[in-house]
Amino acid sequence: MSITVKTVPTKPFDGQKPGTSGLRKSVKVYQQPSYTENFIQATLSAAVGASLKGSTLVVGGDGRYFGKEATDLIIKMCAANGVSKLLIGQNGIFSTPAVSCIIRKYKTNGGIILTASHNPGGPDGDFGIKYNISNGGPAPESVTDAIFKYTTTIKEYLICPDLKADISKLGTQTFKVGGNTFTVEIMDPVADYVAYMKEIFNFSSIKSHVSGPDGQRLNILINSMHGVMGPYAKKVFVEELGCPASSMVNAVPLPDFGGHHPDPNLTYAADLVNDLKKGHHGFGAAFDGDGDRNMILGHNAFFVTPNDSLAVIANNLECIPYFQKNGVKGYARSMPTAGAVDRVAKAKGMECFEVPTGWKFFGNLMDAGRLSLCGEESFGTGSNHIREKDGLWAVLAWLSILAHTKKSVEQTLVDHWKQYGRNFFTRYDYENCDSSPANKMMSDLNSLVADPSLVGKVYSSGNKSYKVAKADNFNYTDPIDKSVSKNQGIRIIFDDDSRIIFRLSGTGSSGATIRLYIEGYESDESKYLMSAQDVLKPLIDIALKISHLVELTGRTAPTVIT
Ligand code: VG1
Ligand code: CO
Repeated sequence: MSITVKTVPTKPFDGQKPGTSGLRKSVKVYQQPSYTENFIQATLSAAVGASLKGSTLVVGGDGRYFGKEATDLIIKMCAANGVSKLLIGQNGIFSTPAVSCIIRKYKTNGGIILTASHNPGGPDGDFGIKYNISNGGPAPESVTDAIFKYTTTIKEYLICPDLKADISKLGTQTFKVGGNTFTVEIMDPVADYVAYMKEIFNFSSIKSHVSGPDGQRLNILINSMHGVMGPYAKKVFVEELGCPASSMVNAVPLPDFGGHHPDPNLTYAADLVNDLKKGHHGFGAAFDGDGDRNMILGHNAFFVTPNDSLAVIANNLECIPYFQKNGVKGYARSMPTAGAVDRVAKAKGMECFEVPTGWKFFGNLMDAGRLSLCGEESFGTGSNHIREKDGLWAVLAWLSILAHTKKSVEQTLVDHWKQYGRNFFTRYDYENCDSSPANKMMSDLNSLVADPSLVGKVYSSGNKSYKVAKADNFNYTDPIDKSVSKNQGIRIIFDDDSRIIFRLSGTGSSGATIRLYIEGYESDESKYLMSAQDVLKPLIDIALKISHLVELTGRTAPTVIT
């Protein structure tokens, strides 16, 4: 019997504009009548667009609250819109990197990811819907703009209210819809992704390093923060690499992440930091809710900044089989990310790109064969093996390097700094500020950097002085498709390569989050082990003075310091 397609009249909502990484809103917003339906219809019509009829899409998310309801809605609406097949993770679960892997492996038209990444979950938390294109990467701005435009004029959506698929049951289910066959394939969320990791890395080398005899083995601790990564981590580290089950912490995915921010930084992953401080482990890592971010710690919680993590991996890619086979074609980082990787690129004679914040900006370079490894200061690292950042990949890359060099994490960093110098970095986040003072601060800064007389000006704090070499609001022209992205962040660059950067977050769900990024380069070996906060204090003071941040926002301290 054929299932009925229903056309439901609807009206546009305000503000369904995807941000840095999909449409991220509180669950309450998504639960408004027809809000989610509108956004799904806009995604199908505007993003999948002309290829919608007969298309195959991947659907999965990080298991957060509202994920199952949204998956069910997507199934019913895809059926009604003529999609031919959906590949869905069992119970609606796929990590973000796994979705990217599945889109590429099965050459689907795209995929829909249900996550708000590192934002808290639960009935009072956040939810998000993100569309990835056929290369496996986040939709570029041209596509997200088209989705937004569609939501402003939408008049109806299509749905099969009576279609019932069981997303808990592995295997294929078929339905007759309007004379066509609609197939839902429920997949093991872990299998294809883990198989791919085994192709990329030398598991037996890593295994002998992390599960060798007592006293010789590197003890690792993996904290999945009750996000989607628990099952992936167990499969890889316990089943494949022979680590004890006790090396897995918070490995059961929960719809509210146990009430925490599933954000792997020094503040929200304090559990991992405290565990590592006990000194029993030589390596620790945490992932965010959807598994694309990672934080790396060494013995006694020695912190590896994501900037340095990227540079160290860049410096050692040759010990990873994937790069032995495919070669290394260039590096990239997001603009606020410190320039440690640039130094490695220069030494190796490799291209190095600086793109705006957000993984979507790396995709074209990878597709064009000019980029192999990239990262962001926000705990994102990845390669051209897929088109998303990939937390577990980064951990396996680190373990490959440690297995190869037999060095500790700290020694690896110290040796790296001895070779290249150290790019000190810190990020201050002022979360949930009132929007209007935050916007005023940004527009004042915009006027400041637009004034050519800023160049040459000297700012001082304590006994340090810095002369402005360049200042602007970062504009980016994609080297491949020549698309232009304007005003991606205020940069004040000094003549010793230090930088002060301001931008507003594009992933927050309420108010404004100001991000202040500070970078200072040091080539004096005696200073390499100093704290970033101490080294960068004068620049932080100057940034606060220039921006009037405290006066405008009333915030005397950031909510998160990295
Ligand atoms: C933040 C990070 C950015 C990252 C984005 C998505 O964006 O700064 O580097 O790409 O989150 O990461 P924003 O606009 O809030 O600064 V995830 O793990 O949410 O997909
Ligand atoms: Co994420």
